[in-house]
Amino acid sequence: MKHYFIGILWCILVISSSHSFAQNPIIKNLYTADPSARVFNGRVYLFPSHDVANMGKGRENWFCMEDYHVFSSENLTEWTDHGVIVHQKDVPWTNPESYSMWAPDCIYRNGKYYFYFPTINKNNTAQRSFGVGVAIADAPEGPYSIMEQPIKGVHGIDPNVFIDKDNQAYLYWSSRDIFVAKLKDNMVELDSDPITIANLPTKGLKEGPYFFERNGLYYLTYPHVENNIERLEYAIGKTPTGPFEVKGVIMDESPTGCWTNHHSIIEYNNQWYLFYHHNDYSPDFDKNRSARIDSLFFKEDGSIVKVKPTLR
Ligand code: FUB
Repeated sequence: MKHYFIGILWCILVISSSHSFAQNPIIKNLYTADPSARVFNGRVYLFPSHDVANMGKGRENWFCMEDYHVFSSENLTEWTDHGVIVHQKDVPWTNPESYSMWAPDCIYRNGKYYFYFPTINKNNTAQRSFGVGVAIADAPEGPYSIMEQPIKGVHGIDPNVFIDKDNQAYLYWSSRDIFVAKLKDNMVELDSDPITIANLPTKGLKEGPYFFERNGLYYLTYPHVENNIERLEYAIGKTPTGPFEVKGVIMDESPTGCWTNHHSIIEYNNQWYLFYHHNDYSPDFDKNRSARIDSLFFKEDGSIVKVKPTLR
């Protein structure tokens, strides 16, 4: 009888541990920031940026990022690293030593995967001016072919793409404020003039936009810094370009002092998830970050239940 109860207890422990995210941070072999997650072909693909120790490369005490890896998983616990998909040395319009391969995104359209990434545009004379490039592949793992030029008319960081139900694609990005423009069917050219998203908080930097639709509501979510550390916030509208109304906070500022946060939100196997980052493996230097996941829940009226980060 005693063995029977111990057996049952063991089963409960195994089952409950396989459904938790006590494994945060999720990627152990590299620093991974700005996690952009997408569901492709029944798997979750993760397109993060990749912090490396700066060791004399790039700007001192700053983000140091030279390439992108893609990861995938079926259970959000075991992740396969598919290796480097884009490296700064292969981007013709950036300095091969810019170390500024910041937050990317990837989307599927018409049989192709479009990977969007920001980096410094060496041809733009404004100091540290970022452009957004595109690399295209037939599979999420690549190989990706990098476009010769960045997208014309986009000056900023943190690209994010949303395709609406009518198949119109939109590109969002940040340059202190958040901007949006339509994309042409070819996904590499703008099809409208960029507009600044109105009605967001005017004070403080807003970056890292992530856009999605749920039950007819359009969610614009973004990290916002007012007091030195970023907080994930969101606004809701009825169209991809607004108008939006600020609704609240998805995740509070980190109490342990990682000043950036950057996220994405997906639905996978009937559960919503928030991907974000924290400096778990680098408590003394918050430019070496690691991707994390937590479950995300909505209330009846579509508002988001604030997420409390899962501790390790
Ligand atoms: O990772 C570099 C920059 O830090 C990103 O582009 C921002 O969103 C912030 O996370």
